[in-house]
Amino acid sequence: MVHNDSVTDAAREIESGSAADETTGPESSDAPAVSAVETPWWKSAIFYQIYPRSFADSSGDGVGDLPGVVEKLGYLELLGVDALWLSPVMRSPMADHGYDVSDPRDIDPLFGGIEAMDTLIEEAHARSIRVTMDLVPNHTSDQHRWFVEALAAAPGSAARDRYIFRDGRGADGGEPPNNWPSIFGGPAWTRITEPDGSPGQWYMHIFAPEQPDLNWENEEIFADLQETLRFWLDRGVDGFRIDVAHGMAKPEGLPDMDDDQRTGLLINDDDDPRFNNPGVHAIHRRIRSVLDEYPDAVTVGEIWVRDNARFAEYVRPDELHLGFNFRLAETDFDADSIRSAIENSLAAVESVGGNPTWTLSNHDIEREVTRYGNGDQSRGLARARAMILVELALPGTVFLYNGSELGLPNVDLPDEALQDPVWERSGHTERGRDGCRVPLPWEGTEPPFGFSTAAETWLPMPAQWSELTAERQLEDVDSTLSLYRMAIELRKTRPEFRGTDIQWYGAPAGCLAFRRALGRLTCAVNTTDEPVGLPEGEVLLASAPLIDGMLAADAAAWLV
Ligand code: TEU
Repeated sequence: MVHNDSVTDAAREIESGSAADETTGPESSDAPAVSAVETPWWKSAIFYQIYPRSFADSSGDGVGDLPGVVEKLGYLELLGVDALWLSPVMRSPMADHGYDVSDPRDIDPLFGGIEAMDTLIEEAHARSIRVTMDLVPNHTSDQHRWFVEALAAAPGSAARDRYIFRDGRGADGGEPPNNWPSIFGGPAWTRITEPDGSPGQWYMHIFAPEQPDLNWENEEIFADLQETLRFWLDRGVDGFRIDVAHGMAKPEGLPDMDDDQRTGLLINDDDDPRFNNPGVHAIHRRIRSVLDEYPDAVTVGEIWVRDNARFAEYVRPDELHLGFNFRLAETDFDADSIRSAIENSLAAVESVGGNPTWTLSNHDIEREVTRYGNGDQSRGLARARAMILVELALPGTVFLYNGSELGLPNVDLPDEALQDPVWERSGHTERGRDGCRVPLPWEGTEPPFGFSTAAETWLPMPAQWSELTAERQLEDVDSTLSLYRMAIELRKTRPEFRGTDIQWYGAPAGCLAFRRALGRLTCAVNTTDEPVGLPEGEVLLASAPLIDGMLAADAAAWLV
């Protein structure tokens, strides 16, 4: 399907590079007949990910908490986000900062306990902000009651069967049951000492040893997850981000990994036997059947699967509502790469009628300012500002990571400050993800910038962040925070953002332009080093001042 009518007129400059070409998605899906009432809220929502340790600390212990989030709801309302995704706040010994859950139906006292969660849900809802939580179904904490029971029980017992215990290989069982590495470094197996003191079985942990993998073939596991889902949904939670949603199911017989399937730490490819096994889809269907009892609730899965056909399986109508597509977050600031990431992300859900999702960063990924900067922070910031206009111009669900609206860069932390388990597990070869998890600067001129009343915060905050506080940026119309606020407001209120299809404009090398087919918003991006001419139209918003009416290098603009 090609609708390039009037595109030539509208895009004199940007059009000059190559012919305008195809559109994506079926034309009929843009029919304005679908009323807002029938469209689920999450289809075009802007989610804001809060990393609770790093957002706002109200208790003064140097670690963020839920009452801190409540205090900042006014800020989030001003920013204009529709929903929050809270990284895990359930009870946890914090070996992986909450991704090791010891009680999924309670809130950790560090974050303020369950009353704080109830207050947050109530206060957020009063401001029309929805609240979603992170669920961690692939593994538990090693302090979970079940794992403590499993260690005390005998091999082959019902308690051991909730996890993945196996005898070791080799004459004395001293070798791990297979050759899988942990995502965080070292083997994916740890040997236990049996209750009688003898060297015992091994248990699987795809992540840290403090995160034993659950055996999803055991019926008790889903029964318990179902209870957890209802527990939070009944308390008013609006949905869940599902951690490692491409995990859970394990392959029959736990075969060894081929050498060519070995990747670096913190990544996996599609054929990695640790992930993306077909049995996972039955689990998602069961989760969905519970969610369907709560018609407004949503699930979004963390799916590190690159093949579009295999990705699509996760967002079939009876599985997850949404799946994170990480292509945009993995793409350099380069016009062709950005276009192909967008096309691929749209194609990934098209075959099953799924909704596209967009994300530039999260708590596992280097911040975009640093990623795009290649050592030049101000250039990285210019590009990050351009990319937020790209992201917010696209049809679908957007996920923002806390601090991106302040243009925060990654922080080079000193060795002694590092806390990500990856640092220890990799034998100090991988610095891990702490650099994108540094607490947010709110106000004032020196650390901790109103984040906390404690002098020491859980990760140290750089003194240079005095330039980047929310307080400073709120007053400055040219700040990144102001750009975010304006862009979000326009996306939510202007009719030009209607519709689900996009059309590409031809554009000169190094440039990119697309239009929302129905609403006709145009987004133009310049990834070259020189200013370029803009398509005709009124500029609604630009990530950098125009230069003699032209789009600056490393910039994007919206036109109507
Ligand atoms: O991440 C799952 C995961 O596979 C990550 O290792 C991912 O591949 C990598 O970070 C990409 O750079 C989730 C959480 O997002 C992460 O924070 C947790 O540590 C992990 O699960 C274990 O629960």
